[in-house]
Amino acid sequence: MKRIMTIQDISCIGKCSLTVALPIISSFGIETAIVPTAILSTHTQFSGFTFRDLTDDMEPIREHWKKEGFEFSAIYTGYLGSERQIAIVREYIKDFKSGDTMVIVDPVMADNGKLYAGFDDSFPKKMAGLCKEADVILPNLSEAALMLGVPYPGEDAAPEVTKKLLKGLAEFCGGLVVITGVTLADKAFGYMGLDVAKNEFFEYGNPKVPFKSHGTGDIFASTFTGAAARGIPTCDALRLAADYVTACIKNTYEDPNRVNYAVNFEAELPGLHKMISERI
Ligand code: PXL
Repeated sequence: MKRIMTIQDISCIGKCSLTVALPIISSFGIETAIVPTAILSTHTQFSGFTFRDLTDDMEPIREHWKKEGFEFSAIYTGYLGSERQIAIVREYIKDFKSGDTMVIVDPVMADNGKLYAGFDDSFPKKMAGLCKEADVILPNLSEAALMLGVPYPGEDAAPEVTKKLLKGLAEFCGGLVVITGVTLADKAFGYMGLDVAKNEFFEYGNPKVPFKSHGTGDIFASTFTGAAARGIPTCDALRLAADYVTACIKNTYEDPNRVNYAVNFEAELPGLHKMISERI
């Protein structure tokens, strides 16, 4: 069985980061090794959340894994709580990236043009530095703009504007640069990307569901990681991730009993299993 590593927080309530990465990546039949960066009572969209910093555990975990000789098909990073954690993650990549390990960085730090609570203005530059280690980066429009130090173009940014951001991000990552949560032609909603080596743009979307919630970027990145690590070609892995996120958002939009802090990703896991079995 393949093994991947994911480094991000545990939000005890919030359906984001590790609590979605584990079930989703496991669905691909892949062992998911976790490095928890912090434990929060909820994600940071609630007020009054608790935050237990686990930075001091990250180094010993790395040392132990190194001694045991564990190997990983992919290293996927999400929400990181501090600049020091970013530096430690770079050490993980140095120790565990081999020739065929895919490094996926989702530079989780912002939405709607604003940094999440707890990050200061120097954080995006550090995250951009981590993107230099990645084969694939998956920012949203807010994160892309912040890392480039340009104004947030808004969720309805024109394709030319998004392409300019992608070109800018190619300075950080020479692999696949993908901006998620992008409005496409004909009111479709999805992602736009740039294959930096081939200098080719690509895009994919689904009809927009008029509903926005939290954690969808984490669901996208987890699904992509699981699919790519199972050997599904990256283009198809990205499409699968977009289709699953759309199904999760649609399910939630149609659910009169939905919660307001996340999407019903659990209800769509059988659909994800079906999509996976059609491809593997
Ligand atoms: O879904 C991204 C995310 C991950 N982790 C924490 C968050 C958020 C978004 O708000 O607060 C702790």
